[in-house]
Amino acid sequence: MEVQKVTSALEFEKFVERKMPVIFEGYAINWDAHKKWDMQFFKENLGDIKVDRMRSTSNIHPDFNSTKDWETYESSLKEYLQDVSSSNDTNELSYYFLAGDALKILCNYEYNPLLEALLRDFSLPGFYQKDTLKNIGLWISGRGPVSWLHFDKDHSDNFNVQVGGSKYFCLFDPKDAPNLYLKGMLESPYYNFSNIDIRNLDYAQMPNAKNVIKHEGVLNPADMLYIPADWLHSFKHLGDFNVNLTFWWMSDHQIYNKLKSREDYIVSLIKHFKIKAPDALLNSLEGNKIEVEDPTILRKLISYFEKDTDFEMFKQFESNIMSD
Ligand SMILES: O=C(O)CCC(=O)C(=O)O
Repeated sequence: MEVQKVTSALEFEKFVERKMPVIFEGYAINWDAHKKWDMQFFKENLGDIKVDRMRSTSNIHPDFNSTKDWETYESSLKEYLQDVSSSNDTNELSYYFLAGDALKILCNYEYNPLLEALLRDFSLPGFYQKDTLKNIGLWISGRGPVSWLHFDKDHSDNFNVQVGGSKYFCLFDPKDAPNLYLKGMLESPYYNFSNIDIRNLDYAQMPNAKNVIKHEGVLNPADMLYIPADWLHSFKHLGDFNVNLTFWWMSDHQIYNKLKSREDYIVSLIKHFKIKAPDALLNSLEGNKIEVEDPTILRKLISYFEKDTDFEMFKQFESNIMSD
């Protein structure tokens, strides 16, 4: 199903309110960034900064098919850009990748002084309160990389601006997550990733994936995509040189959503481990209501999720509820 396109802030906002993905065509057309951020610009202005880039055995990042670990290592941005241009010369696939999570203009509400000069060249998409903007990621890539299907762990709303080049994307509603073979919190620190290799979806192995709707489209230069919190996403980088700015917001209305995804997780956990839970608890969780007959159990479960999530904590969570 094609993601709809709009050309005005008013129309765009209606989708954001309903938490439905949408493309704002030509949103960044007047940005200086759109006009001047090419390969030469980055070489000249930021060539010496150090970046954590990835190399993988194929064009997908991270490459969960590979038996070897994908490799992240530091180099200068100039060296990375050099590799990007030479891999374009030789074949269509770029095995190098620099994720926007690894090159942040704003990182956890703090601006990166090394990248602050870039702020002159674009404006913040003003759809939420400024102080709820948590991260701004800068993605710079050649033709070919694909990001592995995942959702963003911090449940942020994502405004994805294609400054230059283009990207194909596909998105899935979090309601479809049970049919998308997520790795699972107890199995993997990469629990926000799916087991599906989107480049070659094997329905024989993953039959449930037939039941989901794929929302897809192409982001052209200056377009902005809205990815609502918790939607799964994967991109394929299409241009010879692609630059993208991703704005991750923790807007107020996220709070409900966060709670909701914790509830969904608790339900799946209870089912997965066949934990004896009162029907009332399950019913009310599935009905998205917070009040339950036995609130102590729910409170105990939810308290684990109030803390910042990390894998060790989930292991501990697992052993605690299993021994109860
Ligand atoms: O551009 C990509 O390949 C991935 C983008 C992404 O995961 C994000 O914006 O959260």
